[in-house]
Amino acid sequence: LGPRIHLRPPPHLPALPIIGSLLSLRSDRPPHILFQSLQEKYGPTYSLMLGAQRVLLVNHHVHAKEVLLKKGKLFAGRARSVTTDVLTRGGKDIAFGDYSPTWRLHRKLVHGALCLFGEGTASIEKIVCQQSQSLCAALSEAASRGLDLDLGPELTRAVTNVICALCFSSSYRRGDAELQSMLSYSQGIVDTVAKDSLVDIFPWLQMFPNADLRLLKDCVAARDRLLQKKYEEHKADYSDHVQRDLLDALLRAKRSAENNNTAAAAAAAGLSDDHVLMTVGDIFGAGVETTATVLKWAVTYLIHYPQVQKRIQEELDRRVGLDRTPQVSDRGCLPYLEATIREVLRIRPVAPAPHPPRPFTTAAVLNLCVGHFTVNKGDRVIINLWSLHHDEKEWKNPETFDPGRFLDQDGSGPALPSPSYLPFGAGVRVCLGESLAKMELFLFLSWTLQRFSFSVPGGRPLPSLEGKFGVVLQPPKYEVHATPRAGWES
Ligand code: HEM
Ligand code: PLO
Repeated sequence: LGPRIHLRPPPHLPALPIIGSLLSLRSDRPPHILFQSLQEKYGPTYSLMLGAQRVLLVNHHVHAKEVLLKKGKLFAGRARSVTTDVLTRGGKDIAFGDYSPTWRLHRKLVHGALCLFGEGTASIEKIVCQQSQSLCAALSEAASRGLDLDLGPELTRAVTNVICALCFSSSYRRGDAELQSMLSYSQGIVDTVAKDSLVDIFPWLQMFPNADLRLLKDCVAARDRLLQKKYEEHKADYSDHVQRDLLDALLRAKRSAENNNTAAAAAAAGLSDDHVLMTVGDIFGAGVETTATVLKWAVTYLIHYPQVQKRIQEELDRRVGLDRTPQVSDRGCLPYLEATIREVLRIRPVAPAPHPPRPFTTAAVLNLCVGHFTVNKGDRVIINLWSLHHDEKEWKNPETFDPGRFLDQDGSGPALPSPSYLPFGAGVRVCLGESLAKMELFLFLSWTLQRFSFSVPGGRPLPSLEGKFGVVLQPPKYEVHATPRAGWES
């Protein structure tokens, strides 16, 4: 027998009936930073009450891995909330859908379609390179006209087109009206969904007029119209013999379930029209907002740290040169760029405290534990990735942007200096797009930095590094001056 462990409830914030710990959570600081600072008083794992709901906050990597990996299946569920139900028709998607056979089927279908499309192989690479080319052309044009540019819409168009090619075999030109509407509804969704707004804590508040919920519903309606249109187009020219994209793969699974059974049986197996649409909506949303956000953070940090930008460019000049464009097979010989990408994902995790929390689901009568703290059935867990990535015991000066920490001792290869690092989560719910995202980050950054140097236009202040909290942590909007590098002046 091992040493006897005394299980006990975790330290907890004061709580009142109905409002729970809300009074202790009043703060100007965004939730991930507030949750991090509460560790000083309560230790790295503590609980609080959001309304009547008990929530366990995990701020240390050992407990995070116990939840995500060791006890992954017990914490694989998702709590429903008012806003995510609006977005996903009651959890009929992957990211906000509960742990169930339907969730597993859709994860598998998406994974299969991404592999078939050539994740990591030539064809996705070709699509990303085409978009990198188009991004560089837009930057060149602005530079030749002496214009400064908000890179946000350009980067978003590039990643949107990659996902559009994967999901719908289509793409958008600059200024396309459908693309513009997509950018604006998606912003509305990012601003209002799944961020522990009051209406998610106290669902009865939805009875009262609520501007955020109205905006979310309008934006979701606009997204649904667009998804429905793509769905009808695909159904109209669907063929069992060719699989053009992800939507075809989902349609094929649906048809084959219907042929073997009835439409009702297919729907019961999790292949209703709603499920298919919500899965595509998820991949679209997750594929665009996350990657575009990291690219924007990367440019923002490169502007703050020109010496890092210069070192990446020197590495590119040495290893790729001027005669050709970068390709995926260069990844291994550009360790400093790779380290920079890792550092951006550390210092500004896309989802600092992924939402909604994971409910602890088990049929067991006995209470289980995280570390030696008890958790009860129905408790929810939030893994605060921000705390993991800014833990001073693991990362020296965590707010300093230093890609060097991700290089091995002689600087010739990438390294993982601490286990307190989970930008894509871990375990059964790990990000489905991790390798696609890494490929995009590498290609978009290597292509643009080979040709341009980024800075703020003369006399303007540096952009803020604070970030706006939402379902993703958003960088500020600002204009960039892109200077063509020697040899790339058009
Ligand atoms: C989930 C990060 C790009 C699809 C997640 C999670 C994180 C994450 C932290 C939550 C894991 C959890 O709940 O524990 C990122 C980052 C990205 C990125 C940092 C870019 C750099 C993508 C892309 C796709 C994607 C390109 C599309 C193919 C998903 C999906 C889920 C997910 C579908 C939900 C998985 C599930 O709940 O089973 N991602 N992601 N992500 N991501 Fe990503
Ligand atoms: C982004 C806005 C889109 O319009 C809808 C959407 C769908 C999936 C969400 C994504 C949004 C935000 C980032 C999420 C993703 C699923 C997984 C990913 C939450 C809301 C992460 C980082 O967990």
